[in-house]
Amino acid sequence: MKREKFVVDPVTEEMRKRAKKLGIRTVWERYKENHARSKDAPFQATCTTCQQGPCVNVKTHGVCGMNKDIIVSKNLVSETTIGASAHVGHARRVANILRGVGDGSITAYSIKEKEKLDCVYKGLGLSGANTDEKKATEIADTILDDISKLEGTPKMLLYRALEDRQKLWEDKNILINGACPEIMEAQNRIAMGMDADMKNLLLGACRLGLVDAYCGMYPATTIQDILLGIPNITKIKTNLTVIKRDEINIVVHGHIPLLADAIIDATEEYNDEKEEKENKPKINLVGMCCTGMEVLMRKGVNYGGDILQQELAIATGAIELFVADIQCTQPAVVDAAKNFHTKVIMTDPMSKMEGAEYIEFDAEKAEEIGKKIVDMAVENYKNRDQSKVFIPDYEPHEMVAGFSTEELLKVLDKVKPGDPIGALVDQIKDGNIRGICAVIGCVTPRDTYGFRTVELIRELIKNNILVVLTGCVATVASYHDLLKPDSSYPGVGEGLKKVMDAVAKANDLDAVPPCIFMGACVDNSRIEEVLNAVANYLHVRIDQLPVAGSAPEYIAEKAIPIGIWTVLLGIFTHIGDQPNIAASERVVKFLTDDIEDIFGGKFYVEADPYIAAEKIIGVIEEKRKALGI
Ligand code: BF8
Repeated sequence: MKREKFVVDPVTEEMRKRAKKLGIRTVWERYKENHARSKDAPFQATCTTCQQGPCVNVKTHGVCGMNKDIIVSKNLVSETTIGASAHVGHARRVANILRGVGDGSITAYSIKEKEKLDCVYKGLGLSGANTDEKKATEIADTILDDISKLEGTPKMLLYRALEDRQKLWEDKNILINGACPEIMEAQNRIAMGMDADMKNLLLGACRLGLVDAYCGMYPATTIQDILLGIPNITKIKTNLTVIKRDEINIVVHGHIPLLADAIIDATEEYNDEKEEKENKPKINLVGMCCTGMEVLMRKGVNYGGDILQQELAIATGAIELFVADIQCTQPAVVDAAKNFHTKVIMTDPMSKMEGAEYIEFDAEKAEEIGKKIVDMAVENYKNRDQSKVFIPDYEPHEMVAGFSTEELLKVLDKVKPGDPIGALVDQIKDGNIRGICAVIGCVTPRDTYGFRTVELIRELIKNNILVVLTGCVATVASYHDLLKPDSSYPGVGEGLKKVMDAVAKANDLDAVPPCIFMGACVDNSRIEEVLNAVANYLHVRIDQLPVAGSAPEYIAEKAIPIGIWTVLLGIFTHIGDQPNIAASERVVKFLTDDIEDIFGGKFYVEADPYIAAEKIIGVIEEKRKALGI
């Protein structure tokens, strides 16, 4: 019943109708087509490893004699490897840029956060450098060494993970070496005739969760903060309606905000010049996916939409350039762009796209490339056919963002000066906040747009659970005003409402939003920072805290190592869809049950947001009871 009453974002609905009319096939149409043809495909045990097969929909054993539990486990290791590689690839790219800033070969970026630089330098166990540049170089080298070294635990893991966790991971023999050998050995163990032990394979996948977090997400967030600034509270607008009919629109998309930063600078320069030449239209930057989240957090750029809305942005007919760096770009954008003057620009050598133009991002020439992109957009605006432009007539939504760990602590410090973590812990102990749930990850075409995420969040905040968000889930949350500061706090439980009132008052704000948006997917590292601080404050382990994680609509491979990492932290982790493991009851049981005895956390799979919310609330209440609060 509640599902039927769910109001889907009308802007997305209108744009889907419009795309259909124009013959632009969107992700939802392709989902229906493909899923209808292979309804059970995601749940089969299929092995394509060797030429004796392929062994499709294996009932008991493949040609080589491998049972389906092993096939499913191997496939999971493979997907996890891809996810972890994506985040490590991101970290490697930004570490190389930090290195260039340190040695002076890159001048388009500089060290924006000296305090964080010092703190990370010390935290990584480094000493002796007497200039910021030398510190930057040594931090970059350490992170690159964490990625490449054959032996030895990554320094970022030693710095960031709590000691008791490190000890546990060591005891269970999953403490990692550098990311590259880990990824290589993960591929090695799934080669034909190699690992045929389900538990051993799944613990192998666990190693990749640590690779993802400490050689991928943490370094990415840390370096981006140092080079681009630590986010502060900011208010922006969201949804496709931030695209402007009378302006030149450039979409910045992907995950690494460094190219986008150069485009922002070039845009500002162009718009300043424009003030003097009235007849020139302004440039409007529109963020999408995680690059969009990075630039909204740090630069207040309005946010156009998530992974599912890419073709819809182009279908407005008002996008001059769609510029993407890495990850989560649906190749379908090229087909959508053919209907208009829109140019799709890819910028990374590992992420080219047939039908798109290619301008390689080179950080040493960032300024020049930023200007070139702006010039291209201005030039392409001349080709726009205004009669083909359609932007639904709705106001964009308001979103408060910018909650880095540092900013969150500043906000809490105003509530309890000198003891910001205490300010949060007091509310948890008093029961105004029953617990914390991190709702993270993507949005899916497998269900009504935004339904699972929005309804899950609504249930949680109604029950006084503090919700923190990263990733595309925040998009749909914002379309339902869950990131809007509204002093009447509709739908928020009494206890949480009291806390929000107090936080707003202490910070001289009219209101704070019901959920806390902490950034892009790599910024999940910020969430662990906060949880570690709370665990330390209470002198308990992180797995004892009344917290949970949820990725109600995950779709990307990257979400798999992230989910594994949260389980390794000891956190109850809800996901909305079964990954490709349902063909093996033993694998499902291991990940949703047995693993809890090893690490304290486990997966829980449930598509229905109401059932999932009830379960999460139950787990949080159990943890409270066990802690005696
Ligand atoms: O890393 S939430 S669809 S944009 S994978 Fe991709 Fe998922 Fe969006 Fe960013 Ni994260």
